[in-house]
Amino acid sequence: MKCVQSYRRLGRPRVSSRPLRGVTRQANSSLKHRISIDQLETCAFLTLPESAKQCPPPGAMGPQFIPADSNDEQDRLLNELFMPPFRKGYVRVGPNKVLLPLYYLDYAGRIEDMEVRDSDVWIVSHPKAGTTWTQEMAWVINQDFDFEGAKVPLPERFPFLDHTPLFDYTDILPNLPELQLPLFVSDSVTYINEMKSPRYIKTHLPWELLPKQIREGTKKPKIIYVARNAKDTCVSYYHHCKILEGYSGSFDNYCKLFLGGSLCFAPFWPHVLNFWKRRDEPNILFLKYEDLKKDLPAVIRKTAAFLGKDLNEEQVDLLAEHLSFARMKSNPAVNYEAAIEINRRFNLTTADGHFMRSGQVGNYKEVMGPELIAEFDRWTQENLAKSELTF
Ligand code: PPS
Repeated sequence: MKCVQSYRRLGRPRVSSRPLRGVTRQANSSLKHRISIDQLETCAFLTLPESAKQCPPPGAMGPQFIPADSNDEQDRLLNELFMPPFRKGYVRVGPNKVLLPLYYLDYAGRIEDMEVRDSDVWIVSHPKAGTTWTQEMAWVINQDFDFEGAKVPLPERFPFLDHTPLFDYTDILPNLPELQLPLFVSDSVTYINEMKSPRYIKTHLPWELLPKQIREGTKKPKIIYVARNAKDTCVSYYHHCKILEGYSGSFDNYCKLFLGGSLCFAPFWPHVLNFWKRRDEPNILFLKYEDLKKDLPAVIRKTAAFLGKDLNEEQVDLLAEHLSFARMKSNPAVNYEAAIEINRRFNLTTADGHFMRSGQVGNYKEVMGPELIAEFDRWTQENLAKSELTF
């Protein structure tokens, strides 16, 4: 049996050569299907989950578990600052060592093998690049301006494929019977598999972890990738992780994790560049947040052309108004206030803030000092030197 290390916090299984003590039955309920409690208390390592064994990403090294007692600073920061109740550990997956929650391994095989449809519309992005904005734009255009239908919450009509792997509620739910999770939260993969066409699918997974049918080109859904400059993405992701994902550290430490490729879906540049190099493929449209800010009507026209829809100027203006920051901030279907409220109500995260936060280009200047800006700029130049991509 293959044994791998796991990364856990106190009260949860962790790498140790000693028998594990103080590991409660409840704390390990999510592992029941993988390993028995008896094994846990006598075994130094956890077994690799079935899904990971069956389906390591193609061409990839497969998952690497982060040891709990690592001396690596990034691992230590993650362990100390980013282990909320719904996150049981992390893995690095594939040649780019993409950081993902341990729970992702329960879904990796199903995502790899999922049936993609040519009629799907996918929005792919690194977190905080303008995903929600792009989703709403693409949905309204492709649904022929069905503003009535757009009142349905976005996560329901445009679900997030990797939502469930990000939030492992298996230990939490038995103690919170009031917390009722809709299927797009409790099993986002099943929800999407059962959707009627045309399906709208959001994902933050990088190219190499998308379903096989997309990577191999046997299915050609329309894919819109949206990218945003690294500094604003980082600031936005920091606030997001505080209000929605339970990050408990400082902004400085968060930047270390961002630059070090140790936040979910990182590393940042391979994520962006793997789509940038495919930007001329007919089923891929590459957008930038900065361009949506600069000239939203132009991006609306470009997106409509990509989706095969003719728009008149009145429609373009109407949609630009619907997509304005002020309108989206006050639109309950897209502003995620309900999700933040649930987190607060059930004490899953405690920080204050809004998903629709600044909506600006250059907001990083308010929180980053000159040295940090210079470090981000150097890092950006190094990574973009061989591409024609600029921000
Ligand atoms: S997520 O959680 O990854 O899906 O987040 P994502 O939607 O990619 O990014 C959220 C940021 O996009 C901003 N946003 C907008 N900016 C301008 N105009 C509009 N209409 C708009 N809608 C969303 C949102 O405010 C987040 O950026 P920050 O910098 O945090 O404000």
